[in-house]
Amino acid sequence: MSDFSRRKLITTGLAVTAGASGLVAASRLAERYGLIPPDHGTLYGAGATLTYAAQRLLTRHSMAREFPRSEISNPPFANGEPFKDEAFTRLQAGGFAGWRLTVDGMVAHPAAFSLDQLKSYPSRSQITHLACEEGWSYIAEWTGVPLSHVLDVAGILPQARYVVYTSIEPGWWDSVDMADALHPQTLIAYGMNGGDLPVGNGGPLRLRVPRQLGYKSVKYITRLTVTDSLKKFGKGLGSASPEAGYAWYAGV
Ligand SMILES: Nc1nc2c(c(=O)[nH]1)N[C@H]1C(S)=C(S)[C@@H](COP(=O)(O)O)O[C@H]1N2
Ligand SMILES: [Mo]
Repeated sequence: MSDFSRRKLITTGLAVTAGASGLVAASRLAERYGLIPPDHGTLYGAGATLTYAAQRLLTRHSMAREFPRSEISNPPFANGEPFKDEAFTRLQAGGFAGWRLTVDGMVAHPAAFSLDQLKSYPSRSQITHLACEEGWSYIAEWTGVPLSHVLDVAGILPQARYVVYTSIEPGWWDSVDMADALHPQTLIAYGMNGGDLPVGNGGPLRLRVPRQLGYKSVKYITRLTVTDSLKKFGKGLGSASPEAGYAWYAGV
């Protein structure tokens, strides 16, 4: 059977079972095909599973909308006061020369990348929309190295299923599955609107995940961990967001 007709069959199956014999049967089908989000046990339950499963089957390769330059918001929105502590202030005073992005977990070559190293890799710029779950949004041009490139350099092992990313800001960490991690628009962003990424918007380094809500674009990232399971991270729900009542998968 072709990949497409197989997908169609699974999706139809999900929809039919959801209607006919309830969400539990749909969830069982989803589990068989690896379509269960890590926070399926929370209050979203089977509903979140269906959303995630349908998205993964139908929009795995779709692109976030890109805008013309004339649509860039001016000034770009900065969400409250930028994070600052002693360590961050010291790094900032040194022009972030000491900033490192550690890559570990299920990779052949664990590494710690400086900003200069990341900037030496092929870059991508894209004008996309960042939408906060609270209702505001803005459009900006983001520049960075595709996460997929850095994962290639590190050499992900075949068992890899998720990439966990962690901020220097306490409490901020999240994860994406490999479909989003390897997606061409998922960037390790160091630039915005032609300049360095402002600290207010997560500079010097942030993950930019334009196919999901703003909270998945974690600012000030210092670590990527490749893993086959999210059970051992935090409360095992895939990120800090579901612990606070937000869905792990926040596709837009
Ligand atoms: N480290 C860190 N990352 C974060 C946040 C934060 O407070 N700290 N806020 C998130 C939320 S809820 C949104 S909507 C976006 C806001 O991005 P902006 O500051 O560029 O507007 O960043 C996300 N990433
Ligand atoms: Mo947000």
